[in-house]
Amino acid sequence: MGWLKDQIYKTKRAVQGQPALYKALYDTLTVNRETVAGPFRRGPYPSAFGGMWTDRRDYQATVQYACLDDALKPLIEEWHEKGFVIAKGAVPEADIDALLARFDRLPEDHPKGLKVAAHDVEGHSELYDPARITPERGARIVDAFYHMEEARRILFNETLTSFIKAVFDAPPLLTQSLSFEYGSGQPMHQDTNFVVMTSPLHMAAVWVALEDVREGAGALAYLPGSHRWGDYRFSGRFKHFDEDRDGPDGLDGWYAWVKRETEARAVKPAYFHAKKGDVLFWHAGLVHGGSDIEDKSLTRRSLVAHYCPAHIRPLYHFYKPGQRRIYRNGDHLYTTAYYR
Ligand SMILES: O=C(O)CCC(=O)C(=O)O
Repeated sequence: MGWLKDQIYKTKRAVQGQPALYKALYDTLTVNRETVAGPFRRGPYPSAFGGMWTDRRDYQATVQYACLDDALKPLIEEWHEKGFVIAKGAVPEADIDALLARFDRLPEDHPKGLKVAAHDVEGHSELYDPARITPERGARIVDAFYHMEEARRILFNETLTSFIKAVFDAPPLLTQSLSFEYGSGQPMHQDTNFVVMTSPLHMAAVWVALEDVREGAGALAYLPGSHRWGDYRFSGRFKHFDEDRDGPDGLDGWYAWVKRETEARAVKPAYFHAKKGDVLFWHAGLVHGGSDIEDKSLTRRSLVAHYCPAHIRPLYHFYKPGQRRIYRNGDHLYTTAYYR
């Protein structure tokens, strides 16, 4: 398989300098029923990349809306309008304590090959080293759900999966989770910039508070309604960022776009001052990030995860063929770019 991987990366590098060719290949490789249908149903969506049924301006006239439980209707309305929904106390304390106990044991007893991402290893990961989990590095364990039943129990919790399933109108596929010990300090972004799916807006994320978020710990910040602002296109074409393709300053245009939109719409950031067990669901297009960590002695333990509908795929399934496997946990599905 090594030669195939080398060949794929060589081809990727060769086309990265040619955005038109990149786009043609990307469209061909990621073709699916959403991308084929997209251009024909662009009208009702704020994005030219289409989206989920909840993104349609006429979503209340759809079969999916008509079939919703009455209790879910106001939540879906909020999701459509604001791009996020908060479920207070959605995760039982005992499930959180079980995961925290597992995290607490990691320095002495961690799965072989457990990986961590951080600001200074952006785009890559490194092997877990407890001494390197610091607030300055924004260090986060990736895909804990692969190794830890305790993480799967939370991320496949009924409240979480039933809401995401309703939003997708399809079974969710869990991919990419991040476990934070401290605030992320991550600049504002849309997940579509970095978490790439074959249909970019078919994605939702959850933010689970593993403890109360204290003042100064760097709460999650977000711009309500920003998922409906339409598109910023990297290199004039793409919904996602690729540094090799878009250049090291490739995000500058995106920051300028967000600044313009925020000012023109007079949107103020909101902060998730969560209590342990609270969950915030966010839309792929919601602009969000970690607010400044004013007190670096404070932990801000949290678990973030991204899901796509089961008929969509993370893009890494195409350029990391060894990572295409889909695992089952009872009725639930997950996949990982990091382990096998
Ligand atoms: O938890 C945070 O501070 C931000 C997390 C985030 O932006 C993400 O995982 O996409």
